[in-house]
Formats: sequence, structure tokens, C-alpha cells
Amino acid sequence: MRSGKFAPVKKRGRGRITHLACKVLEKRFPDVTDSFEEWLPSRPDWIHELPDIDILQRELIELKERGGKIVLYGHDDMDGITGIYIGMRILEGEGYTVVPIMPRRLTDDYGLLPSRMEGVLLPGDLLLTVDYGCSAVHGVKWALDLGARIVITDHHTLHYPLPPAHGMINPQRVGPPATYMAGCSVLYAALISIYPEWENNPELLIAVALGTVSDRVPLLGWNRYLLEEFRKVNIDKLEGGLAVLAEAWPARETAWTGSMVRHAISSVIGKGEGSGIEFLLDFMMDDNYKRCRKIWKRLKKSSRRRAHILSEIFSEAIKNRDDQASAYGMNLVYLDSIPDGMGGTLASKLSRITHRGTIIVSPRDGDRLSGEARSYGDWDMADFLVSMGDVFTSAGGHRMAAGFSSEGITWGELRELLLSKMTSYPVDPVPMPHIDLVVDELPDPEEFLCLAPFGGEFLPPAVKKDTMRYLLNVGESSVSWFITEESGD
Ligand SMILES: [Mn+2]
Repeated sequence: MRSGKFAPVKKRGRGRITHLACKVLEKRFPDVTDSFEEWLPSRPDWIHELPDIDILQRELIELKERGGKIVLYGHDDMDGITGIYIGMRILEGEGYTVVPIMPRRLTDDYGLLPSRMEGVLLPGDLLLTVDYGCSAVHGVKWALDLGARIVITDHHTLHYPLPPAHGMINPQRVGPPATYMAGCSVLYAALISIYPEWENNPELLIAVALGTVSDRVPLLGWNRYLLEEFRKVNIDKLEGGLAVLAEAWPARETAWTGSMVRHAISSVIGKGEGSGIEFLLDFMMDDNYKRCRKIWKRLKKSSRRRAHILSEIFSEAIKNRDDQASAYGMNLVYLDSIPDGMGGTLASKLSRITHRGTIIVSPRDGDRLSGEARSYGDWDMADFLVSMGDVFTSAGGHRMAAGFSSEGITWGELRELLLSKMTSYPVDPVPMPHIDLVVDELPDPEEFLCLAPFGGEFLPPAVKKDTMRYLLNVGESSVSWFITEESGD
């Protein structure tokens, strides 16, 4: 059974892929003729694969002639901020004036808020969004009435009617594999199609990689193509904050997992008020390495403090799980208060540790409830929430991570509605642990490292020997087999 450690059967950009790794790919992609190409596709033809890039191109040309500026409205998470970075670098580099707007999660509602755009967005300007805005009907109408031009770039689930923007670059309009893309890479793909000289710029690729991994999108298809381009980057050329981020990337050139990166980078930056997300854009733009090192050290310290708070609310959440939801295979938790920005992290942690989808609800000023939800396995969290219709004043996100807010409904009422929806939703929320190969003898775990990175629906390989399941356990400088029923995400 065992094949030699150096038995490459196929080349990929970086070198070899072993015989056993090939077998894993065949198992993972049974319906395709070329599982290798399915796993690591060649460069996508972005301009033909994604809608409305031509519209953005025309808008940019016309804007240059008119002489207006670009208001780049993002999302205040890693995907959104890395997206704003990408937009600013390319568009300022192309001679445009770009003013970023980042929502404030604590006070701002979802959507494009006229109050944030007032006095900033002027008639004749181009309102461009990243990772944001595909449901912002009200905000887009406001900007239209003002006399601005509007192009939305986003990857979130679409809700109809769509906002009346001039263009909408959202892979959800196309279907998989485009739908796997993160918000930052949608803008990247659009802009490098228009300005090809920016393609594979190392600074942009680290932003794409960071946004992709942090947003927990599947590390499949086009995402894997982009991550492979990122792997080839020579980080010695990076400066300041980007150099610090690249150095913090665990095992970048060899074998890493999404959770390793989220632990080493995303969670150090953190979320919400007072965290590093508030100055991530400045940090990425800063070319002073020494200063950035210092900032990073400080961030690490405060992330340890956040980790401590998180572990406290985590044990509270575990105790408060709803019994009835547990019986349906889901975690449903109501907490009186959750520190800003921690709801999503808490939901992720609960999901990961209990191997179940999780919905965490807490009150937000007045009679509003807000929720953070993470899925596990095949459960499509955004679809689940959106299919509940009018219950929420806003709901959205994607398969693995979604959120909502509701108004004028009590927790008791919302709980009943969620529970009844769980019973009728046609997916078992608790997935079966995957098995890629059945073996007589445990193979050398290193044979599978060529398949890295792992995470986001491309889980580490698992093999079965006799009655035991062994999962590939990838560390920064080690790899081994673990006997476990875990998914490895
Ligand atoms: Mn996103």
C-alpha cells in the first residue's frame, strides 16, 4: 500500500504531487475528468467569468474624464479591509482619488448608509463597494438620487430585488465555483482585469490571501489558484506592515491550514471596537517595518486579553445551550451581552468544538435582537436564515457564516421560529466525518502535505485503517496522524 515518499505522479506549479495525494483528489472530486485541474485550476478568465467587469471599466474611464473621485465603501472585517486595501492601492496607483468608508460594527447598521456618505459622496463621484452592498437597496437609491455612479462588488448572498446600481460584480450571480470567492478577491479580480499590470503584485496577493482565509470561504477552485500565486510571492520584497503579516504567516511556503493562519494573524488583529481591525488599513499601508513590529507586539498582547474574555463567555454559552435545538443537532444560545465583535468568534468556536452549527443571539439597543451564526457540515447558514423571510430586518452572509438582526420580536418568539425552521430545514446539521482512503498500513503523513493549504471545505485527508479513522494533523513544523472524529477545519 505504501508508496514512496518521493513518488510524484503529477506536476503542479510548485512541483510534485504524490500518488496518494492524487487518490485523495479523485475521491474528493468524483464527477470530474481532471480532479487535479478541479482542485488547482489554471488562471481564471475573470473578465468573462464574472459579470459587469466591463461596466466597472467603463465607469472608471468616464470618471477619469469627468474628474470625480471614488468612494470605496467596504466592510469592517478582514475580508472588507483587505479589499479596501486592494482597491486603494490599485486605484490610487492609477491616479484616482479614493476615499474609503468603513462601517462601524457597533453603531452602524448593515448596508450603505446615507449618513456615512453624506458630504463625502458627491454628484459625479463613483461609489464602489467591496465585500458589501449587494442588498443595500436604500443606500444605492440614495446615491443614485444624489447623482453618483454606483458599482457594487460583493460575494454575499443575493436578495431580490437587487439594488439599482449601474453594475454589480457578485459571483453569486454566476454560481460555483465563482461563488467560493471572498469579497476582497472579487475586487482584485475585477481590477486586475482592467489594469493587468497589477496582477500578482505581492502586496495585493497577501491581502487577497488574508481576506480569503479570514472569511472562511472554501479553499477550493479560484481561491486555491490565488493562494498558489500567493505562495510563490517573494516576501523579502514586502515592507512595513505587509512584511510583518507575511512573516507571521505560518509555514507559508510549505503546508498550512486556515485555522493556523486565523490563529496566528486574524485573531491577533481581532474584530470590533478597540481591536486591530480599526487600523488594519493604515497598518497595511505603513512602510515603516520597525513601527509595525511594535504595533504587532501590542496587538498580540491585547489578543491574549480578548482570548481570556472569550473563554469566559464561551463557558457561559456552553451552559446556556438550548436543549431543544441541541436535540435537532444545533447550538442555539441566548446571551444577555456579548463584547463587541466577539459574537462571531464565539459562534465559530462553539461550532468547532461541538461539531455543530451554532446560532448566538443577544439583545442590541432597545427591542432589537442580533445574531451571529456559523455552520458546520452541509448546513447553509445564510440560506437557512434568509429562508425565514420577514422575521429579520436584515439577514445575510454566506454558507458558513451569517448574521441577522430583528426588531419588534421577543427572544421567546424568535426562538420558537428558529426551532420550527430547524425541524423543516432539509439538511442534517451534524455531518459524517470524512474518509478519503481505506488503508492496510498508515501511509507517511508527509505524502499528503503537497495538498496543503487545508481548510474551508478542503479538509486535511483522513484515512481509515481497520476500524480507526486517522486525520492528518498539520502543525507549523510537524505532521502526523491523529485518531479522531473531527473534521480538521
Ligand atoms: Mn466577506
